[in-house]
Amino acid sequence: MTDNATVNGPVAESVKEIDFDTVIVGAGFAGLYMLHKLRSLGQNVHVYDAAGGVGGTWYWNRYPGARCDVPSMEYSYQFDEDLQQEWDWTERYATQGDILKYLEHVAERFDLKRDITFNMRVDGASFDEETCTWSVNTGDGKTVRSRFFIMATGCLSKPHIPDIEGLDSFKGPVIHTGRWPKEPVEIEGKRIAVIGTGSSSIQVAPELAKTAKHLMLLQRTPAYTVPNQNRPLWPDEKDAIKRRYKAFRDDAHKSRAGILYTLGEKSALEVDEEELDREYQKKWEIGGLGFTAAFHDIYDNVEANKTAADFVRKKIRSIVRDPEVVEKLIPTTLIGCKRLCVDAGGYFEMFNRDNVSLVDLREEPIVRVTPNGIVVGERELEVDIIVLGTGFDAFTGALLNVDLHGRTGKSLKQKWEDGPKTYLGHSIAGFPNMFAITGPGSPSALSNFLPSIEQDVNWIGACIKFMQDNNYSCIEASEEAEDEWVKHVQEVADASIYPLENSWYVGTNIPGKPRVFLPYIGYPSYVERCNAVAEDGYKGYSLM
Ligand code: N01
Repeated sequence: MTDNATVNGPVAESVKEIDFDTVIVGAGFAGLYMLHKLRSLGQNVHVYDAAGGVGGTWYWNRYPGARCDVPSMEYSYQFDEDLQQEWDWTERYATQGDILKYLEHVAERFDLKRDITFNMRVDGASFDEETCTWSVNTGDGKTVRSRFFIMATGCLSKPHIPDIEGLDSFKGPVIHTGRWPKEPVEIEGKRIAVIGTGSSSIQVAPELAKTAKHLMLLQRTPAYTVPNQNRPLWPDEKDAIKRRYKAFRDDAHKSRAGILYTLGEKSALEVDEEELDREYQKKWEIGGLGFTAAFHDIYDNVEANKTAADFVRKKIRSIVRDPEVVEKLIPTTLIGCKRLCVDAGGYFEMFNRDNVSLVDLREEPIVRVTPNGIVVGERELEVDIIVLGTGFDAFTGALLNVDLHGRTGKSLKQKWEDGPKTYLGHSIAGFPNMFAITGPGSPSALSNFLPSIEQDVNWIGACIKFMQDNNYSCIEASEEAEDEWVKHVQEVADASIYPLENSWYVGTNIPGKPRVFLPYIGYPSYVERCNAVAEDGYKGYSLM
């Protein structure tokens, strides 16, 4: 690494061709706030996004029924008091459409779009050690150069399309939930197959079933889902939160997930059957992800976890009428170790409809897709539309989708062959001046994404300001710091029961992906550790 550069000083002379101080990939929640933050430091910033507008995950996941599983008053920015005061959420859980409207408003309010190029993929980027800059290759064959390079590409943005023989031969539409078309899809009177039982399928299937001629849910692993108990927000409850919005947010920051819920003080193992039922029922009626907060040890102890799982299993039995179907729907895994699904109160109820059937892929695996449908076991299911609710190559997919080369020319793909390694979830040894917002090793998907994004953006912004103020041009995480962080992330995970199940948290949903626990558990301790690194003069980094 050369030592001839400073952000504001002589380096500007030596790098005449620099186009931007920073290039950001992605115009979702993370990219938009990062742009705003860096502008406030006087930087010339440009954002690229392959989508036709702002929104990131909320741009692409426009399937019917898409709704956030974090309450709207919390799933919103908090960096600007006026913004959070003026925006008016109407429902407890916001729809995809409402979230997109909110992000459009944010883009407008802070005049962000003038620095964003839409419909433009970033194909690759490489770091040049001589000039301490990034060369970024865009989909139009051009290369732009910047001092900093920030991947704000999201954690769940590369759709997983399963390798099913004949999928291309299907004569009707094959739609991944994460790429739902903007134009309306004709559902009425159609025979539809939905593959998967994750959060996406659980939301989309009941909506489609309302008008489809027939809906077949192709299930490989039965899922747990709890109702969100969504309702309009009452004006006085909104006002009460807005009057103390900062304190409300601060309270949320203290929880493991950065979301406001009341964590039970007792262990699920110290109470009798009656109290278990009473506490779970209370949480069930409140709705949402807080269900597993009924007792404090649901994610720490297998036996405690089983009590929550048993409660949901009882609920499924009480809702679904067909005894054969109900047995197939009963999950056998631990609850929540694969992200707990949250539905609009209609998933299990859907199986009581005459136009819905369940196909258990454990008994009848998918053999191939034909022009007319899907062969499972020994029969062909004739359908008009195939919906893939088959999830995402989470955490690493979007980062590895861009051909990134670091200081030594080594690619990120090579570096991460055995699993991702980061320092603090956002920095990578060998990739100076590059940050990945909510990357692997950060709380990201095991937290409310919003405060996690804001934490990373604020940290990165402060780091860049520190570099400006002290005439540094280059920052790089050391391999030792990175190794220690990776070890720490695994140790924290191993103290919980999360890694015991297969899911996208450990990468097992993608064939061939190394099994590594990907998120960091514990928003408050993440914030504390990141802030300590900054206060300690960016310990674990080399600055030049
Ligand atoms: O994906 P998933 P998702 N043949 O990976 C099945 C967030 N999100 O898009 O379990 C047959 O959870 C797979 O089966 P199995 C949220 O964090 C949030 O639903 O591997 N089936 C599984 O059932 C969520 O957790 C919201 O056996 C195949 C399903 O597809 C995350 O996104 C809404 C298969 C994939 O489930 C991902 O959720 C939506 C195959 N070849 C999403 N391959 C909210 O805010 C995969 N499957 C509410």
